[in-house]
Amino acid sequence: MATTKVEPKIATAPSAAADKYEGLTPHHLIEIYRLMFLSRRIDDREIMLKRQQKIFFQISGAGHEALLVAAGVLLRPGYDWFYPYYRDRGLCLALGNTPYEMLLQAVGAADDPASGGRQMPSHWSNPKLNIVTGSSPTGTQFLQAVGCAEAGRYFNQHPGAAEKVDGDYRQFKEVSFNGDEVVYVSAGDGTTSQGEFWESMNTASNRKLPMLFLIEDNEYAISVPVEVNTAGGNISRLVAGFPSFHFAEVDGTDVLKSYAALKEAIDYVRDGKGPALVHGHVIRPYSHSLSDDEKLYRPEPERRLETERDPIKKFRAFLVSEGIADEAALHEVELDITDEVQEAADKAVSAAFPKPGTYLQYLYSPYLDPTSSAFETEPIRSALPAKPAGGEKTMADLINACLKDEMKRDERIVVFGEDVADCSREEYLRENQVKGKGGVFKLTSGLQAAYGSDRVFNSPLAEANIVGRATGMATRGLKPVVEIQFFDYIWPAMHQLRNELPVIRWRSYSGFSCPAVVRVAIGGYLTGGAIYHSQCGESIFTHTPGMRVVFPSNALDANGLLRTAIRCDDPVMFLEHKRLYRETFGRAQYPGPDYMIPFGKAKTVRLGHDVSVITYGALVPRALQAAQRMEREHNISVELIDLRTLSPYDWEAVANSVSKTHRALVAQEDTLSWGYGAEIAARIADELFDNLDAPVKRVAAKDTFVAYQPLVEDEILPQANDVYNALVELTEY
Ligand SMILES: Cc1ncc(C[n+]2csc(CCOP(=O)(O)OP(=O)(O)O)c2C)c(N)n1
Ligand SMILES: [Mg+2]
Repeated sequence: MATTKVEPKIATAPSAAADKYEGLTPHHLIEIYRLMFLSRRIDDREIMLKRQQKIFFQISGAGHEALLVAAGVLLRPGYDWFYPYYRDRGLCLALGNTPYEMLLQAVGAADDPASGGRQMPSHWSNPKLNIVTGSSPTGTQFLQAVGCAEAGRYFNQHPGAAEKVDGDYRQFKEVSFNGDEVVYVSAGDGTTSQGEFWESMNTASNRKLPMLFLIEDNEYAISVPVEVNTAGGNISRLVAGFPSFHFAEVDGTDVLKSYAALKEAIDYVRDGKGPALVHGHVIRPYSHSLSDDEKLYRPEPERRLETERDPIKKFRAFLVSEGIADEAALHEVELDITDEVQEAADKAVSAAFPKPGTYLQYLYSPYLDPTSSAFETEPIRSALPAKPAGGEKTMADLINACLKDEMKRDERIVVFGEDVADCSREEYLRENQVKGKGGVFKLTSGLQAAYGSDRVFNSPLAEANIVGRATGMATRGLKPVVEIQFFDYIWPAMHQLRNELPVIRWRSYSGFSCPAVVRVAIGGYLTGGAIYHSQCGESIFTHTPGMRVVFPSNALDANGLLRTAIRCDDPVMFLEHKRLYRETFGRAQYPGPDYMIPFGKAKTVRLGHDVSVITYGALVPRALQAAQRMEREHNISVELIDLRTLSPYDWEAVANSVSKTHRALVAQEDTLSWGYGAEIAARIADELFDNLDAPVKRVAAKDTFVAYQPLVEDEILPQANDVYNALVELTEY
């Protein structure tokens, strides 16, 4: 239980009270009242500050206090892990967050410990207390909490993996874990409509994870009533079939009932029996937020009835009627809290704002720079086979080799995704009944056999599940290297990839980080790949701050860049072109277990002086063919730059080349308009205009989908011939 600032006067302290009140002493009960009242007072103060335009947003925990304070006093700050949502002020206060800290966030102060003035109020974050930074999208917390619970279990089973190791991301990631830890995650009734809620219940149940789900049912999601969100109007009935769960439904405005239900649930989870879900019925007396007026959709009688269930009013009356505290004692508690909140608010409103020019801080790791020479190593000669002729490996081989090497070196690496395991029914493998799959493209082949089923396993067929869990695991210090089977199916994970994984460090002011690697099979030229097995779309992720995006064109680069991705301290999207996996182009010998290429360093594939082609991925071999033909047929010397990493990218290499050749062609496989090449072309036009002898040209796919019929596919995707024609036009300008 958090320590009290004020010692309230307890009018009566019956000795048998503890048994009567679920084991809570009068002192405990008054402490709970104090926290509930404090929570409401902060909300009231914020509402005042918002009206005075000293803060810019307010969302309250009003009506949820009994349930949340009960959870907060039962759970262990800095020991258990917390993924709360915005109504959880009472929980966070009980865990040890101070009113001043909360009000610093409300004003957007530089010293706001949760986000450095970057997030709205009630977006809790406190690394010391294990309160993991939350966001505004409803429901993204669930799968991250699943990953967090899995990480805790993993470290308990592999304690050696938690050790600090210098020289990679592990140097900067404190890991802590406890055998009986609980991962708390909460949300409102409306949010249970999100698919990620169901995905998380599925995995929590299947893996019997030590998780407490708290659903705070105030019967509304802004103006939408619960029966519209939830079939039959009651989430408890819908989830009842999930195996291994402990379920409880409780009046969340009643302190003792909430406390009892939560205690039983937490004991169940802590005992390792599986996850629990507590469904608390609460009220929402202050509308959805200060931007909402519930009178527009809730009639007066409904609102009046709700007021009668106000948990603070009810608990106060209970304390008095039970003789636990008298009016005077409670009044004194309330006055003290009012003073405390006033004092905190006065201090917060005069706090300094973030300094101009600091907005880029913590977009990426401040500790480890993947563009630095620390990530530059030579291929090891001794690693080369004696007979070079037999040593040429495909991109698929060398990605697989890198994963094998890194998993050996770093026990924190776990690999999961759809079909990535050799065989989920591992007895088939053990008994040599099957050979094993290891990915639809076989990139993860043999990893499960080598490192075990707790390090390499199949996920459910759900992309948000993959990325959300990876985010939670990486937050705890694991290094998930997950696979999205086809770029075409990345979209269910979009929320996690856009709003979570790359944002966590920035929005928590580096309080948390999640340097996971997401490998994605991408691209077309498959002869029949059609719409849903040919997509590119890298610019969507290069357009996402906080994400590193890598797109190798050959085996050696794929090996060296994947190793950098795994060892670095930032989230990385690693794009692997399916057509290049087993291409003859770009095969290489195994470079040894420590070969790394820094991010942001392009490769000059071919030196030239008449025109520059800037490209990456599958356009590299196609542009190379075009360049060779230009040489043959026109005696034009083409310089070919393979960017290799798209974010960050090597502007210096582009600028140097274009300044030399004075002509630039940017080539990409993705559709032309609003694509990655548009950014490069715009920057060349902007910064190198004086060096140009011709307009910047682009080659790309037609602005449509990729068709199944191979002749139409060829017409849509950019071919070597298209690059050649563009080069002719450009050099004739
Ligand atoms: C993905 C997403 N969609 C919409 C919103 C806008 N929004 C914020 S809160 C909210 C309602 C949430 O209702 P509920 O889960 O019942 O929680 P409550 O606010 O009632 O406690 C909505 C629609 C959002 N933040 N995120
Ligand atoms: Mg609600």
